[in-house]
Amino acid sequence: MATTIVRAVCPHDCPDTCALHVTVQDGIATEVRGDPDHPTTAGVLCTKVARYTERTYHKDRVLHPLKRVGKKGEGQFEQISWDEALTTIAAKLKKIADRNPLAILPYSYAGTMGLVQGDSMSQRFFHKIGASFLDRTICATAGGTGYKYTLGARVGTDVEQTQNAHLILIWGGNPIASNLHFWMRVQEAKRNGAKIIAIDPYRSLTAEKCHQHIALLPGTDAALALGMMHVLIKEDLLDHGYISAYTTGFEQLKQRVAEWTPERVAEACGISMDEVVNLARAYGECAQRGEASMIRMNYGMQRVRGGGMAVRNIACLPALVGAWRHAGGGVQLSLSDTFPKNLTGLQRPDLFPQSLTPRTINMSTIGDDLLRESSGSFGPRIEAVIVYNSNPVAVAPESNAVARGFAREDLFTVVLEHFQTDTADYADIVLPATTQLEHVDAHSAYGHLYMMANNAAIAPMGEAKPNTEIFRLLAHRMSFDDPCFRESDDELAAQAFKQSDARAVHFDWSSLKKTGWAKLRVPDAPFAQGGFLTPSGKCEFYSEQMQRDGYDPLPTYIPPYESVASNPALAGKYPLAMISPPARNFLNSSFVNVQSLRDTEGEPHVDIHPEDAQHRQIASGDTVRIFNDRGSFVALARVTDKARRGLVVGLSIWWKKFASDQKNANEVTSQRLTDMGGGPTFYDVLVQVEKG
Ligand SMILES: Nc1nc2c(c(=O)[nH]1)N[C@H]1C(S)=C(S)[C@@H](COP(=O)(O)OP(=O)(O)OC[C@H]3O[C@@H](n4cnc5c(=O)[nH]c(N)nc54)[C@H](O)[C@@H]3O)O[C@H]1N2
Ligand SMILES: Nc1nc2c(c(=O)[nH]1)N[C@H]1C(S)=C(S)[C@@H](COP(=O)(O)OP(=O)(O)OC[C@H]3O[C@@H](n4cnc5c(=O)[nH]c(N)nc54)[C@H](O)[C@@H]3O)O[C@H]1N2
Ligand code: SF4
Ligand SMILES: [Mo]
Repeated sequence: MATTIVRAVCPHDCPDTCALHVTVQDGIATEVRGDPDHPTTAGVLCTKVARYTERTYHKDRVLHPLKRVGKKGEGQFEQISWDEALTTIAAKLKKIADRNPLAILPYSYAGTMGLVQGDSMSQRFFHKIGASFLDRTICATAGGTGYKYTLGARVGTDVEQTQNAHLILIWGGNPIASNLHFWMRVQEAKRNGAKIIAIDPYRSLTAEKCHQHIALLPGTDAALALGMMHVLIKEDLLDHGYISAYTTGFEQLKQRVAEWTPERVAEACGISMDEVVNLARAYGECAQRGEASMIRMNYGMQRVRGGGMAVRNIACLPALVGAWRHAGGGVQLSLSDTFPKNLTGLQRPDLFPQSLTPRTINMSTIGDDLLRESSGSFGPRIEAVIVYNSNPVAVAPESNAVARGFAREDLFTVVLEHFQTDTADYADIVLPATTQLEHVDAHSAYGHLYMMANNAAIAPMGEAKPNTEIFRLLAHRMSFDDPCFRESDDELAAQAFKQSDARAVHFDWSSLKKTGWAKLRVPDAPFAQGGFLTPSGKCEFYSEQMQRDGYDPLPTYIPPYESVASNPALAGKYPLAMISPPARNFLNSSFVNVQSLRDTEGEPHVDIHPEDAQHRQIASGDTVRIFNDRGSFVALARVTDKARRGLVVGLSIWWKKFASDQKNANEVTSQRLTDMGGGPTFYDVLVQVEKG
């Protein structure tokens, strides 16, 4: 029996981007393990990807092109040939493009994070057509924008330094579920004596294991950060040397935060004054002792109206106390801008026709936008959507609108998928895509600093093809003759990083394929001597750019659209805040159809506080209806004080078709956008819950 170990990479939207070893016996992948030598993976995988072969060889894989024979949404399809599929798609797209190419929309996100299978050939294809641009906002743009205003780029504390921190704030993240390899380092820090504090409205798996848990109301993090700054300044727990050398606007900040007394902050956040003051003291005193403190912000806190500002405020904290001076000190939200990615080379925006004025559609408002008629301000009605690496009918907000949009009889929809997802049910044509074990890719990461190579471990299953190959074939059918449409996946991967950049001078695709990974050349403490990537080169407490863009140039608090304090009239009808963060055994909506993982999660459920449950005569195990003006879904109640009073938590993202009512938490979420970055407000939702 021929057994080989193939070096691969976990493709999922997870900060950890693990290095994998795939065991292949006679052409079959039998096991996927974590690379023991890769410093952050350290031989460990999460429950989901440890079962990657179960997903790849799943009996429900889409292995042939399909065309719809039933109504949109019903999921009735029959097999067709690749030739018929490509001919139909090319003819339809040509016809639309002849009238107005902007009526064509690609819809993709992070089903794979690969630089090749994510967006390379596909982007070239849509640029060449002159299709609408998609603003890929659904996850992280609010926080990313707030972070960049303050620090200049998504650069931060190296996860490999975590164990050197003496205080770690886990802020709006649940790393046991969503950032496991950071959590492993937190355990090491804990063994070295570090104190770990979780800031999260919900007692998540992670919050439960921290020394302290501050359960603030959703969407109030910006106020907590203002309160911390107030105390740090008032009690002079500051690094004056760092502030004067490497920051701007300290005097204005001082004036601003004077208003944010612990009393006012405690009231806004729904926590005690002591919690505010003691958190600030723990943070400031750690720095005064000359020890590293690390803030691991994650994306939980930015899925609300003021999400951009919340991240901006928190990003100000390390500079005030000089935490950046230490390796393991500072803040990490995402490290993605540390990578010198060659997106222009991969995606070729220059192919876009010069005669056209581009139009951009925000992926977080896909429901409304699919339903919109042509108009001067909107442009042409969307006539065709090509979905790949995403499952919008399950994951996009205000699902009822999204499903109505995809149900339009006059919309031509193509879905490239592994499985017959909720979205694929609405397709006119479904095309079978390969999984990570079947194709080549190059990866960056957003939670570590390694360039990574994924080799194909097995041949494509059935008639599946890589995304790149599908767009290559479509380009050929559309008579796009630019040589860039003939580049192979290896040729694309070889362009993934800019070797002209000092961080990646050692990048060489053929070597990377053999070694699997190579670390970027960057210092251990990114801003020990300043060097922020803002216009001033400093950490900007005061941001002129924000003022120019119409924002408050100083940290402030923007309350949620929907909360008891900010919208009492709405709260009269819908008094409970709802959040729907990731379930541990799913990855967004991926893996929901893997039986063993779904069995571990059980049925869709919501956690509700005992007092809120009692008022409604709800007991654990009851079926409840969660609803607001946008819609409703049913779930099983779990009565638990893990959810603070006034909060319900529905771990997500379920496929609608696995729920008894064919709905999920996105029935009640809204399409309103964040203060910055055009992000979705998944956790800015008021609902009522009733037995039922
Ligand atoms: N197992 C698993 N891992 C995943 C994913 C998955 O679906 N499953 N998804 C991946 C993706 S795409 C992403 S973006 C990340 C997301 O993972 P994280 O960045 O960790 O963010 P969320 O899961 O959105 O929320 C994490 C925590 O934030 C809390 N939270 C909600 N609202 C607020 C708030 O207003 N303030 C504060 N302080 N906390 C709040 C939630 O209760 C939750 O415990 O994880 C990635 N990893
Ligand atoms: N209520 C609620 N909604 C949320 C969130 C939440 O916390 N609560 N989180 C939001 C966040 S943070 C995110 S990032 C989004 C995630 O939304 P998406 O990026 O849409 O993520 P998935 O739901 O995992 O869907 C990815 C799809 O891509 C497919 N896929 C994977 N690899 C490939 C490939 O190589 N080729 C092709 N063609 N397809 C592939 C998978 O089979 C899967 O169906 O959801 C958002 N929606
Ligand atoms: S999902 Fe995250 S933790 Fe799991 S294998 Fe992939 S990168 Fe690693
Ligand atoms: Mo995400």
